[in-house]
Amino acid sequence: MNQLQKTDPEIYTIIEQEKKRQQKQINLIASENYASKAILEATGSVLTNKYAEGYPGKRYYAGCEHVDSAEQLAIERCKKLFSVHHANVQPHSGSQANMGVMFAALKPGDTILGMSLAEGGHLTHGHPINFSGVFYNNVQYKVHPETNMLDYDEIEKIALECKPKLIIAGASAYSRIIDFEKFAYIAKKVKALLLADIAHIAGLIAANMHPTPVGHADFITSTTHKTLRGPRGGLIMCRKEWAEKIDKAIMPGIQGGPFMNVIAAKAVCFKEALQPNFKEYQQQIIKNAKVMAQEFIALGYDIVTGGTDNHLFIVDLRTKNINGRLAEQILEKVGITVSRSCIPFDPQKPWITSGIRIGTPAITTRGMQEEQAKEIVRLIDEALQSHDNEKTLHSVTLKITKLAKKHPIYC
Ligand code: DSN
Repeated sequence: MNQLQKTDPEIYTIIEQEKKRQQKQINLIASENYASKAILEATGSVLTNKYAEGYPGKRYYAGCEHVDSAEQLAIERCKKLFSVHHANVQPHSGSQANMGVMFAALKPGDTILGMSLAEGGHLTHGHPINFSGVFYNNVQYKVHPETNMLDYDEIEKIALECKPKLIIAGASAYSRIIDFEKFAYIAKKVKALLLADIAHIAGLIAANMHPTPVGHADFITSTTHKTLRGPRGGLIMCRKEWAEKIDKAIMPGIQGGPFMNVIAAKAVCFKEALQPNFKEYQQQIIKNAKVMAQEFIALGYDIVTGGTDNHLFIVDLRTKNINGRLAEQILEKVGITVSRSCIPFDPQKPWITSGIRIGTPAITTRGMQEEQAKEIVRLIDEALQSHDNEKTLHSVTLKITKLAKKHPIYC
């Protein structure tokens, strides 16, 4: 019996149940992944005991020599991975990374221009009920109504009209290449600062599988737990001239003590991402996503933008007379987790939605390739088409369980 089991059998059981769920289900949630055992060990280490407000060599607490080394390693590896001048690895999350940039660069009431959540953006890019939309004057860009792709001419037009202080490039449900160079051109033209939020595509960028915003954006924010496959957390990278302001914005601006256990785990994550096989992993993520999108199209589904260049895509379910929420529920029943997703200009409410977002980072971590990716699409189709037929759903569940068993998470 381990200590947790003795101290708190309820939580122990919940964790064991969650382990089983993760092993048993096929995870297609585009923002999730499985961190390595090494990352889990660092996250669960004694570094959680340490207060270390401040930065390496300049702490407000004694006893920081070892956590200083951990944070310094995380910073150096992050800088090497993305070829940036400055990295702050303390943000607890992607939202706090974005808040840190805004706190450093803006005054309340300044105008920000970001992609609307409903069209694939993010809550922290200026949504009216998020801090970014409450403290700042938010203007939103969408996608082209016919192609559903970013429309840089339209973004430029909006920017010229609203004269934002900050433009945010980045998305959580957009399957195409983001042209950071074009964003930088627009930002320069209207004298705005540019923030590239690469939370979803950080792993692809680190492996040179998506153009980098480095050299184009003033600030780059990310999470570390999506395609980057690290611990749950955030980070900010920036140009030299912003380094001090960014560090001050995170601490004492919006955060106190950093999570040193998570920072050590971020260092492990960056080390893993610097290995040659990380590029192969990212390449396979994209191959799996492309083949899945093609298979959906072959089965008569509409894919927003007609395909994908990255790790995810959105299935528009309207031609199949099923909404996103129902599809999410049916798929969960057969052992597949997806997130329901708005399609651009969605006629349904965000709670219901007309689509599902499919992502391949997690199945690729399990070693699944094109063959398994295609099989999963066929099983999704079977489940959605016959969702009233318990026998079919049962047979799909068995096939999913078998597939998951063949590709264990931690072997
Ligand atoms: N919740 C994340 C996602 O699923 O994309 C974004 O923060």
